Amino acid sequence: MTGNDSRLDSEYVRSQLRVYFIMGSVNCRRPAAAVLEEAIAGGVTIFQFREKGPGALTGEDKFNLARELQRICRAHGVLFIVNDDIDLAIALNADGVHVGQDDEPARVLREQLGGGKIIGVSAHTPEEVRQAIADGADYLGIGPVYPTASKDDARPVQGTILISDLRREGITIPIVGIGGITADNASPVLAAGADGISVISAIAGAEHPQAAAAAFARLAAR
Ligand code: 3NM
Repeated sequence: MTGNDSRLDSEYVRSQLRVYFIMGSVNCRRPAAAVLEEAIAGGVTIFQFREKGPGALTGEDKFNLARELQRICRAHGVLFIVNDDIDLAIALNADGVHVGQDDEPARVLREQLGGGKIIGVSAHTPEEVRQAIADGADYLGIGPVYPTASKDDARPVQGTILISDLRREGITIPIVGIGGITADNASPVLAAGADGISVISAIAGAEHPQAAAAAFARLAAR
C-alpha cells in the first residue's frame, strides 16, 4: 500500500467478512465485553461497534467502551469497525468505519481516515449499490434481508433478491447480508452470493453468544 488513499485488497476484505458481529451496549443482556469475548470464541471474524438507539452511551462512556472492545478484538486478531462515528474511528485508529446513506460518501471518508482502512456502506437499492461502488466502498451491507427489531428506521424487507441480482450482473464487491438473520435462515443469504452474514441480535441477544456465533461460523465455512 502506498499513499493515503490506498485501498485494502478486496479478497482480503472478503475473507474477513464471514461472521460479522455488530453490537453496542443496548443490544446485550450482559456486559458487552463478556458478550464480545464469547462471540469471538465462537468464531466471529469482524466486529462493528454500533452504539445507537435509546439508552446508548455517549461521550466518554462511549469512548471507553469502544476502546475496551477494540482491545478485545486486537487480542484475538479480529477487525474492529466503528459504525458512523468517524471521529471515534480516527481517535481509536480503528480498522475501518461502516456508514449509511445519510453519511459522508466513502471517497470523503477515505481521505479523512487515511490509507489501509476498511469502509463499509449500507445499501438497499441498485442505485445505492452503484453509487457506493463508484465512491470506493470496500464492502456493502445489503438489507434488511428479513424483518429486524434492531433498527428503528430499517427499510422494507427485501429478502435475498438484491444480493442475487447484483451477483447475476457480475458485481463482485464483497457483500454481507443484514437484517433478522439467524443460523436457521442464513443459508439462503450465502447461497444468493453474500460473502458473509451480519448479525446483531442473534448473537448479542443469545443466551450463549459463543454457541450462536459458532453456528454462523459453521454455515459460513461451507
Ligand atoms: N442495518 P439484527 S438491518 C444495523 O438493512 C442494521 O441496513 C440494516 O440487526 C440494514 O441482526 C440492521 O438484530 C439491524 O436483525 C440488524
